Amino acid sequence: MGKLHDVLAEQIPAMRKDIKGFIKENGSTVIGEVTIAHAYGGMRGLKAMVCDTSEVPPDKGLIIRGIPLKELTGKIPEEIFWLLCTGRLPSSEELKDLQNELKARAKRIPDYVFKVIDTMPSDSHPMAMLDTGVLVLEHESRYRKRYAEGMTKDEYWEPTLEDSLNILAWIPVIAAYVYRKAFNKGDRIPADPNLDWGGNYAHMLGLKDPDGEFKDLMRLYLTLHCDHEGGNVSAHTCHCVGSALSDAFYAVSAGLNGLAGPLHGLANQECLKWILSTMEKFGGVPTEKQLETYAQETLNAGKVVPGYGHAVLRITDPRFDAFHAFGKKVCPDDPVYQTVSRVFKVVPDVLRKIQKIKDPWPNVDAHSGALLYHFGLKEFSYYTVLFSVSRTMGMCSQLIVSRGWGEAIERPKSMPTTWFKTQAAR
Ligand code: NMX
Ligand code: MLT
Repeated sequence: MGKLHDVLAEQIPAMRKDIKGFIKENGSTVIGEVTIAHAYGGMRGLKAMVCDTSEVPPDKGLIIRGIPLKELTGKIPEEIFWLLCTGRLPSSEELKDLQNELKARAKRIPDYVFKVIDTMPSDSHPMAMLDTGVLVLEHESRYRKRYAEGMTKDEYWEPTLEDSLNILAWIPVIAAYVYRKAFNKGDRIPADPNLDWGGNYAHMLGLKDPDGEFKDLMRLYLTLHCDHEGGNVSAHTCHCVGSALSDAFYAVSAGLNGLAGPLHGLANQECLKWILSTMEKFGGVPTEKQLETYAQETLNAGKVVPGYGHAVLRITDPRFDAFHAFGKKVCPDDPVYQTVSRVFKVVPDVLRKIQKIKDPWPNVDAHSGALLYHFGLKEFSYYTVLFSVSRTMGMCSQLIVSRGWGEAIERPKSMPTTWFKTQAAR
């Protein structure tokens, strides 16, 4: 399992001791209060989960292991995965070792996964194909086999790392296969041994990329979507399933099913649809006035403006800013890029007028699609698959860490509405 295993093997026993001691000494410290709004409102803002891989302060956005995202946009995804797992960036030797590990594993992807995807209806959603691919590979889980053999609790993180490395090595291969199959792009393209993880995913998708800019976009894309603390739907689902000691294949596949929802990862497909529909309606890049009217019509129809708002953030998402800067460099004259930029000027003011909306600013999904579209990746229903490949890094690193310190099975207490009403009447 290479150098990443060795670093974690050194870190994890100390982390476990530290956290167990901390809980023992401070377990009864009160850290907040729970209201009826929390119980009925998706537990928004309730600080009741632990996630050490990243945090999302509402006024700053994503911080990975103490490093703000804007300082990491020049890194490649493998460096980010190492950072998520260990708390520091890898040396060049450690990075090479992780890359070799992933490349060697990618070659060993079992053939049956392609056959299973082949049997699905050709108009299945690409997310359903991807999730099925990850789930069916559960057959390879090392964790499940070691659990059956009776491994000790302190060992749980090791086969979780092993399963995670396989999932990370295999998921771009499955994702590229899904793209080529679902959209009739021809045969599977073999990996290029000289490319990194993100570059190889771009290569296996098979889009024209004469200047390598699409590969750069994919490296950025995979870095930006890697993790977003523990409470978002996909991370939380993965964490909850993993806490039952289901292996990483079960847990990641479950998390990806959550990412497939339109209020979560699927918003990127909805968002580009919305942008293109404005352009179609107004015959090109709409004016600010036209966009204002269109946004208002969307709201009047009882729909959300996709790509705007966030459950945690109260600023423009730094991931949006990073994509915007990339677009400014590579395609400032692209009409879709220009429309996204103009929407950014108009929509926050429209949303600000609606009192119930807590965050009128764009999130990551408001931008990603425009850049994919520029490079010829025009099949919107595929966009959440790209998000998924990246988010697998966050879900896997969170699983490794929580298995490392021995987190308990998740089991909050639910109560019927009659009980809440009794509390309110006291
Ligand atoms: N357009 C219209 N209405 C909105 C929007 C929006 N962009 N954002 C929030 N609202 C509504 C929201 O539906 C809710 O209405 P109601 O009480 O009638 O159910 C009300 O405003 C209060 O919502 P908030 O407390 O501001 O946001 P919440 O935490 O509930 O939801 C999102 C967060 C992200 C689900 C919400 O802002 C949204 O639906 N945005 C559009 C979809 C989107 O872009 N999702 C992507 C999220 C990021 N990701 O990468 O996963
Ligand atoms: C994410 O990246 O998971 C989204 O921004 C949603 C969230 O954090 O709630």
